[in-house]
Amino acid sequence: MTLASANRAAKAKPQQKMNARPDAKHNIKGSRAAFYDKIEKYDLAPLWEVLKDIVGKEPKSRCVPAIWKYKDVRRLMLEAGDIITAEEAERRVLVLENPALHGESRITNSLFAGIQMILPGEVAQVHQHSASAIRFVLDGEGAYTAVEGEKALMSPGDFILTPNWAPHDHGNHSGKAMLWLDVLDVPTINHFETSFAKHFDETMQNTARGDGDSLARYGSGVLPDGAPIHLKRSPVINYTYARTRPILERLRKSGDVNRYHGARVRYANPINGSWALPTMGAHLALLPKGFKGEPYRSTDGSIFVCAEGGGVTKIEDRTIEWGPNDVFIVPSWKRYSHQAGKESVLFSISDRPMQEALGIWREDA
Ligand code: 1HN
Repeated sequence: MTLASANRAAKAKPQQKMNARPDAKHNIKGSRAAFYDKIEKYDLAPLWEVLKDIVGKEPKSRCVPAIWKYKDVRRLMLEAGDIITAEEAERRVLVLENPALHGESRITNSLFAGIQMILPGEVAQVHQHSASAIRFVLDGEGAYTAVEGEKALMSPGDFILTPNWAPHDHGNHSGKAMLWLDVLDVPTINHFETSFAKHFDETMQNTARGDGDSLARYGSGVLPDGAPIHLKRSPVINYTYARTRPILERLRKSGDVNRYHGARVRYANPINGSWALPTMGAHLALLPKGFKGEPYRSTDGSIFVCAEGGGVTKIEDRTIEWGPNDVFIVPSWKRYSHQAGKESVLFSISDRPMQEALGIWREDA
């Protein structure tokens, strides 16, 4: 209940149950309503009318579970390609809007998600902003995203970082449409009212460092001498599927399969083991053929992408059936379990690092 609706409710039934003394002077509800009216003019409000609503006993997400089927998204994205160029759009992205939050450009309360497409020959010009972004590559081969001077070639399953304020542009010298999932912390940056953005005169940034440079430097068990250990973000730009997928296979073979999440790795900052970004945390999980996950919930609403295979996820009383490149979301604190009839790979991302930094993240396992 909002304060305005509490006020309305208090005013709507002034005399009920207060019949011991019908005199308006002693009508407590009536005098409360009058009091609320009076203090509103001083920008004051009674906490006691809303306390239980704003301090919930447990999380009540505004979001609902939802799935975006890739077959529909791809078809509509290609249609978008007919009506607007990447240059005109700046970023040709279809926003994945949580069905309960239409018009708010968000998939969960804290995160933005969208599907972006770059057609052969197109460029999405260089810019930078306070929001951090990740790309999870869905379809196509060999288009690039350039981040902080590194030109990263994209292949399906790659997890690519654009840390906050890193200049970035995208382009496609391949012969095919390239599609990927964008996830940004935009709603959180706007919650704090801290959004800055900048455009550059040139269309593309200079890329002194080639494909795979940061992964080779930082992701191989050694570190360049003097690498700063207190960076808030990973120095790796592209965590390639080619490097990460075989690790899942190793975990599966050795029986390191979590009963909720499957054989799962966390995308980490190789310098200090923390999350790859301070605001968003991601995992890649292999669900072995016949996997029946046990129910799990946590306070971070999560975005999932099926990278391989297919299965179902039960989210309380809803069952979502997913296949390759489908995107689905599980809201905060909703109990869910995954099942996979065939070997499957799920990418997931949430705002867990922010919740952990604030000491408010919880799980129920
Ligand atoms: C953005 O800069 C990109 O750089 C994608 O590719 C999606 C959504 C909201 C705000 C900025 C990109 C975005 C975005």
